[in-house]
Amino acid sequence: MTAVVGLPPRPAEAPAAQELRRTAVRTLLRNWRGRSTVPTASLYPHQWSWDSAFNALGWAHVAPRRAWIELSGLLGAQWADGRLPHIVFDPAVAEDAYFPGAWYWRPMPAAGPPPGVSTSGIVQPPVHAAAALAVARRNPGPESDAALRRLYPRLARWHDYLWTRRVVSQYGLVAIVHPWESGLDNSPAWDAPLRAVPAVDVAEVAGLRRDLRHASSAHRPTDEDYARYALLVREYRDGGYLDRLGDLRFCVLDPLTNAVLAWADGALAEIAERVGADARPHRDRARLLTEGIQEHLWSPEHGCFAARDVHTGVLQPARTVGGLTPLLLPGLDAALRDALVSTLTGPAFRLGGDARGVPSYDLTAPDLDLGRYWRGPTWASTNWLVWTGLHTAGRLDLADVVAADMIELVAGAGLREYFDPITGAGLGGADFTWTAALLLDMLPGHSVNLLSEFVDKW
Ligand code: 2M8
Repeated sequence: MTAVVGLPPRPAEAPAAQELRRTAVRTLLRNWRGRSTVPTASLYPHQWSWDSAFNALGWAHVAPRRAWIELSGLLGAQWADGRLPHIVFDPAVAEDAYFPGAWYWRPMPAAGPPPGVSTSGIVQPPVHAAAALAVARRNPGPESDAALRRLYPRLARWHDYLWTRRVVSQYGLVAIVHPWESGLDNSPAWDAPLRAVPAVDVAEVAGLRRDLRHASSAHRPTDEDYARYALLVREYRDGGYLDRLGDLRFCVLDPLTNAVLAWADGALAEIAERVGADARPHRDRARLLTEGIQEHLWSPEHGCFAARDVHTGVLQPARTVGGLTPLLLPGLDAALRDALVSTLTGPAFRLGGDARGVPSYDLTAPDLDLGRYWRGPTWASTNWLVWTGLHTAGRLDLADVVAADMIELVAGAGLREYFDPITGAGLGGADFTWTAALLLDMLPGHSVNLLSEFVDKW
């Protein structure tokens, strides 16, 4: 073997960063359930779709095999129609531990999940192909090659589902049919489209809620909105989960979902090349979506992208972090990219100013609520997407600010589900998996494998 000479020794990591890394690894280990990682034990005791993609990015740093198990398990719950469900229920967890539990989503159609697998019937942002590619890039070798070969057909069918069942041809963009599909569930971007959904059975649904046992009602959605969420589930379910978009009460073009799909189509093209499949259709789709997003979701007045209600045609007047995520797109028009960066560093999001991380909602909005779920707080998931987008946009200076802010928030408040961007207070669930996983990805410097310290827990 040839000795490698001349490389300087790696600088020792600061003890504070080492400690954060250890805490993050401990949280991943604690929340691992054998085939997937729960977002947080009490509030979300099952497997969530886009969480799993983010969790895999964390596992990629410490135990890549678990990253592949996590993604394979999720894709193993894929429906016959290609959709990737937003929750895969753990049969070992009590039916009433989470609302809406598996029972609420039944009956499942024939084109539903594989036999014996219990899932929800809606989807979440398609981060998965991009996550799979990132795991493989971080861990090159035969195990990753084999995993990509195994997962590619399922990832391609997942994208096909969105491109066929959810596409609104007039815009060439894909629609979400429930606020939960956006991942930014309670965002002010959904207020107007959600107002068209009647709040029925409010007391009954309030009685079924389990989230308020684990998080403060001041930090969670209202009972009225929960009643609307539940009605949307029942109607979609009772219609056999057929995507008759014109008949569904909630049908919205979300900038985050479309930007993530375009970005993930780019990743799928690279995966296709690696496994010897045709990359062209994925590249074409990424380009078409980028064009559609620019043409139909740009709001010059807000300096960012915005959601469009398919039923009314109205572009929603809310400036949210979702509207910044098209920074992920390599083909984004330079003028729009510059405008997004100005919005990000301007009064609405104040990156590099007095806000920590990128808040989920416009800090100048009259209905800003710094403590409430997706209506103001800073989240690791969306910060990671903006951080990645800033790398694509060549703004490493600002990407570093996002990472430093997330590290500071976690150092001050722990691995919480979300954070008050001004006070830094930790909110929602504790020991949150994607916060831990994405922190591991954003911590600068080296990817130190700390598992030897935790070997007894394996
Ligand atoms: C939150 O959503 C679930 C419903 O899917 C809930 O509130 O019960 C959201 O933050 C979502 O983005 C996330 O995937 C999920 C689990 O972390 O929690």
